[in-house]
Amino acid sequence: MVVKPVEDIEQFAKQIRYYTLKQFITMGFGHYGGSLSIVEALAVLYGKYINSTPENMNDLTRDYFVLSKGHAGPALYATLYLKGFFTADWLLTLNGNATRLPSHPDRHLTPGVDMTTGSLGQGISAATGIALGNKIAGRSNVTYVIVGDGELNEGQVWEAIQMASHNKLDKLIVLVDDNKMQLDGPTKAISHPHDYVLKFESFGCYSKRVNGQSVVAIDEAIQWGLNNQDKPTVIVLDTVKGQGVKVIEEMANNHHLRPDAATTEAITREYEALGQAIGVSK
Ligand SMILES: Cc1ncc(C[n+]2csc(CCOP(=O)(O)OP(=O)(O)O)c2C)c(N)n1
Ligand SMILES: [Mg+2]
Repeated sequence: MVVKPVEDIEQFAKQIRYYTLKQFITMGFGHYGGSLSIVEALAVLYGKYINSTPENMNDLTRDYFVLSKGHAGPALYATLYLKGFFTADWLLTLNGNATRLPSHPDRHLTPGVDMTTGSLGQGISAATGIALGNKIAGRSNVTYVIVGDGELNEGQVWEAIQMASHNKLDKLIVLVDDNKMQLDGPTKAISHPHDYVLKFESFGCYSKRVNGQSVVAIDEAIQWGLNNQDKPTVIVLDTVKGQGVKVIEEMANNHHLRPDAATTEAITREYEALGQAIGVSK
């Protein structure tokens, strides 16, 4: 773990948001909403906790990360670029022919990606398997996974959680991106989830709900999770779909956007302001 001042993590979040937008603006469309809502979580995870680097990917004792909600791949790519896994020009190829950055992560294509995801529910199962394998091998590295609130509709998620709890996987930390929306509407309206924390606790996990827009709150929750013993930890992040980009936050449905010229201009204004805040021009 690298101890970093909170201002550094907040700045890292701005950089991740900027390079996430850069990919979408270049491509002209994409999963804006669910990519933006995990930016603060990625900033804390990769800014402070996950110790994987381009040099140690073959080291079995390093930490692992699975983006179970794989449609948010561009936010992960922005993060991996900033961690030095590949060069900036790759970001301009998102989802294009022969790209190394497909819209959903592929571990055979992109350095730094630990698991191929996109089929909702499968990533958390794979993460549970990784954590179990590490436990059996006597390693103490941590497996982190991000799942979406809509993704929790998949029964497979609950099989994975039950298996993780049965095996006392205390080195598994699950973050739920509770942005309250899924592809075709509010999660509550589609299949009411009731209380996530109570559900995860009843499945034998430690669980708490925190402000997913605050890097301080996310940091404290992860720290708490790392100190927990004998049970997996599930942190429910209270987020906003489209987080950090006002014009997108305010849309009724921002799951997948192909913005028209006026909206692209509005998004670009916020993108350029972020660029100024991180000292990058274009
Ligand atoms: C098994 C499966 N079913 C359907 C889809 C299509 N799909 C992609 S994203 C999405 C909505 C997911 O909602 P949520 O997990 O809340 O994602 P977020 O709000 O973070 O974008 C759906 C249904 C998929 N990728 N996998
Ligand atoms: Mg959602």
